[in-house]
Amino acid sequence: MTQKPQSVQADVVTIGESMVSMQPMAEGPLAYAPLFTKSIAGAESNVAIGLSRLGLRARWIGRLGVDPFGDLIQSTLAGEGVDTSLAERDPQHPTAIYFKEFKGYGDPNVYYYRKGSAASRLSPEHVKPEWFHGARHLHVTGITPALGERTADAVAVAMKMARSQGLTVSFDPNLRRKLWTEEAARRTLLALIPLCDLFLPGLEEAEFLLGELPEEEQYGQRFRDMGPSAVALKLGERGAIGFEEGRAPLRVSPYPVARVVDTVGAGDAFAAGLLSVYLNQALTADIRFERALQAACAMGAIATQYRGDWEGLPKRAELDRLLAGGRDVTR
Ligand code: KDG
Repeated sequence: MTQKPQSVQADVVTIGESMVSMQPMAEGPLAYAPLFTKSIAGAESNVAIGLSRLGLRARWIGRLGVDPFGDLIQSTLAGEGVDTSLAERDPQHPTAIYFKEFKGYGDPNVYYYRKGSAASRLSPEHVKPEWFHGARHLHVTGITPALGERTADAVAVAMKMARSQGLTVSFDPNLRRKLWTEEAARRTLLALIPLCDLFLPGLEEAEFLLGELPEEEQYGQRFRDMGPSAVALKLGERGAIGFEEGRAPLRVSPYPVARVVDTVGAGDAFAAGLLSVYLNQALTADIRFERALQAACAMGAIATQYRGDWEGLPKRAELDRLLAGGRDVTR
């Protein structure tokens, strides 16, 4: 009998679907794109890679097919230092694929081929206590609940189980309108907010969930009233606002962006930057959230300036240098 390797200790566990991503090498209509680069993608594994590059121990849990694309995902994540030893392989259902289309302006279009994928079959029975053993924090997103009939229940069970084992939980709603109806998305995402400690919506997602409120600051209070002790509201090119118990809302300026190339993955980079500082117990509570938001904004800004969902994410030393206002020595 082959024994599964013991999973390593983890600062952060993420659970979600990772796919193979196909990016056309040139801008223009996808239908006529002759050449593609192949990589991997997935909001939660993007966060895991970001954290690993920033020096944290990340564990990714997901379901992949028993196929070459599943192998590619698992080996790419392992190559990035992410623990994948608890990922499951499903012989009956395939690994998903997604295609990007760069139009030359605005956000790229994405086309998913993920219905019936191994990850879409995730169900509450798959969630195991050992996923959280030796870990401090769980990060989940609103993409997984949209994937299959039982995936929302599985995410809720995972959030509760993680908390019962003493982990804190962050939740990024990551609204993907192509995956479900607005009504199902709103109902399901709202129901998951009370199960997290740190909620990470973008402004558009906040408006989608609560309706338009007169002041941006009001979103933070409303979400905090649902349960999370902290909320980070992403404002894109205007930075972010942090809301924490007992403190005034904290506005953080954006990190400068020279040229936006590809916005996909920016929210995941933000989450990785935020968690990398927020989970640092050596920092005192009075500076921790502000520093975390600054790192988050810098990571999000960096992510918009290269093609690919995670490939250009910086390592710890590079991020520290950028945050200190230093330049890279490139030659
Ligand atoms: O946040 C980036 C993700 O959206 C991307 O990597 C692919 O997970 C993905 C999705 O479902 O869109």
